[in-house]
Amino acid sequence: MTALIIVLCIILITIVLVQIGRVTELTAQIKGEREVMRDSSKWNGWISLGFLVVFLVSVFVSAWHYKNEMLGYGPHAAASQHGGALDSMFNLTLIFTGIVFVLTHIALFWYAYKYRWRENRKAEFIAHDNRLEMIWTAVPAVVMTFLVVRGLDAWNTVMADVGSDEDYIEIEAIGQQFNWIIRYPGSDGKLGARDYKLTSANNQVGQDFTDRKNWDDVIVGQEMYLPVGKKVRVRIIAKDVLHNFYLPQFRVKMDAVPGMPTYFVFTPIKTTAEYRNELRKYPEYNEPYDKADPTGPKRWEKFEYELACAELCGKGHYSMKRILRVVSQEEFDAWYKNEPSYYVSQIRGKDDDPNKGKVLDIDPVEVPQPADQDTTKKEPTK
Ligand SMILES: [Cu+2]
Repeated sequence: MTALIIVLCIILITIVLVQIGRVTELTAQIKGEREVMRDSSKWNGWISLGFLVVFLVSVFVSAWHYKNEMLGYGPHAAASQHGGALDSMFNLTLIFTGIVFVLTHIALFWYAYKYRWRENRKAEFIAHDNRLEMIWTAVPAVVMTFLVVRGLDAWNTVMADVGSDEDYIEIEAIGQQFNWIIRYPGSDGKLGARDYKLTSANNQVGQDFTDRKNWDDVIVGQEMYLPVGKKVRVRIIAKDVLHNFYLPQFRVKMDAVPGMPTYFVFTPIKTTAEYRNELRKYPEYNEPYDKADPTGPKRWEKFEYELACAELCGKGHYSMKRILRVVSQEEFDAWYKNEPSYYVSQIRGKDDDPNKGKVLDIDPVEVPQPADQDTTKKEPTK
């Protein structure tokens, strides 16, 4: 239906334009070419000026109106240590390009008005102007150099890897169609070895279970947790096609490329609860979370940090969303302690276990029970 209306509109506009052309031709024949040219040139000049004003005002009004929603200001403050550096790069670029945008549009439409056709006016012929060329070469060169140098500096800071003596937690994000597999290193703090050839239905990550570093590794469910204030290094891997590890509130965004591991290091500085409290200040977050339930919780109360895939990776792309909770170190430890090791809970003793039949030091110690204390033969109590 919408398409039909659009097609009809286009046809109607074309007919109107053709008719206007005919009317102009007829009036030209009646009034004489020069008079018509003077009139239409005058009108075009004024229309250019009017368009300039309406256009610039709408650009500024809409930019201001949608600044939170579409430009990422207001409630979208960075929740990571490096986020501020990237945000200020965006702001600087927006300021410079904004100035150029406004100046070029004023020049474009103002000159269209100023140099409209007039009788007895001849165009000036300028073959060359050294001063003008110097200005329009030097000014963009200086601005570009400034932006590129600042950008490189920010890039080097943001992309710096962790030092060997630093305290950090390393996790692994493996993108596949269509979910993220998130692996934590367990109590030893080290992720176990992987080999893609070991990938199977029960071993989606291709963990090498002969490597004891894998024995305590945890594969987390829909919700992942991170402690606030602690550096996190994420190993980013793709199993099939390009994905992108994207944590918008943390300004973390890195491609997951098949066959080419990438990484991102960041430090969350605001817990989920703190971020919710900040959102509370904004009217758009004080609307009901569920529009059908106006008395229910507000949007800020239900806010969660989100891990998304930012590379269109197929028709299930949208379902790669995961929830990230940033909590205090104590809350994190309490959560982490209860997350079962994938090896122990899913693999140990089964056919896929390369250590089957061997006794490992992680196996539960069996305490022999004296015969008279054997509880298994007791009648169940009613
Ligand atoms: Cu994806």
